[in-house]
Amino acid sequence: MSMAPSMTATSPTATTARRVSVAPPLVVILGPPGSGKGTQCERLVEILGVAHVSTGDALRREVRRDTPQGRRAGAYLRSGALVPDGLVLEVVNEALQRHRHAPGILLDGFPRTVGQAHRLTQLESAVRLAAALVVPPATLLRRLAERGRADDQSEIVHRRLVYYQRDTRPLLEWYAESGLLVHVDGNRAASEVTTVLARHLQRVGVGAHRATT
Ligand code: B4P
Repeated sequence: MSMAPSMTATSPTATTARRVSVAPPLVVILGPPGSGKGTQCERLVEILGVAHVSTGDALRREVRRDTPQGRRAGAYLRSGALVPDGLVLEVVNEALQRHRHAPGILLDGFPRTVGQAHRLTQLESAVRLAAALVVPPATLLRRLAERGRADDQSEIVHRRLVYYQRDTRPLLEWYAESGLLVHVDGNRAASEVTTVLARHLQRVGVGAHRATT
């Protein structure tokens, strides 16, 4: 991943403050499996003209194409475990390069660990907002059962939720400390969730100003 090795990762705010960047601002969409991260990002792309980088989608694409990255990621995806950071960072870096002229980039499913968040602070682009979708467990389980993707079987979902609690939830505190975190009720109609998210993005100056519904 192309990063400035001399930069010390402290907090997202500290990094943001000392950097004047022309790279697209980043918005991190957080939430447990099935909370609607991918659904909301697709809607926000339509409304605000921002780019969408989903590490889950990108990894699944590599698996389908049977690329070297896909062969390394496949077993992790099938078991519901997190893919090793190095591999995820390769995927993210390629995607960020592709979208370097976008008015903003939504990061869906990345970072998923505090370690990944530290790496993110070393990129040229800065995080302007971290939005956490809040959805009760029963709703998550129902949505994933209805979706029925290969990694949505109940035993694998259980494991993904455990990993979320252990590895990803601490990120909420990390972004809260930096003043970047907002919680958004994700247990509503998708269009209502989008309206709230779009307002938050516009408040921090991310995306083109189009209609919000
Ligand atoms: P992801 O692809 O990120 O999958 P997800 O968290 O399950 O989905 P999401 O929250 O986006 O839910 P969605 O909108 O689809 O991760 C899959 C795997 O990739 C991980 O387990 C891991 O192995 C790997 N991975 C990814 N990133 C990684 C990283 N950074 N580090 C390491 N490993 C990584 O919504 C789910 C369902 O709910 C859909 O059917 C949707 O239609 C429905 N829905 C959504 N919003 C709704 C609403 N408001 N009302 C009703 N239904 C709704």
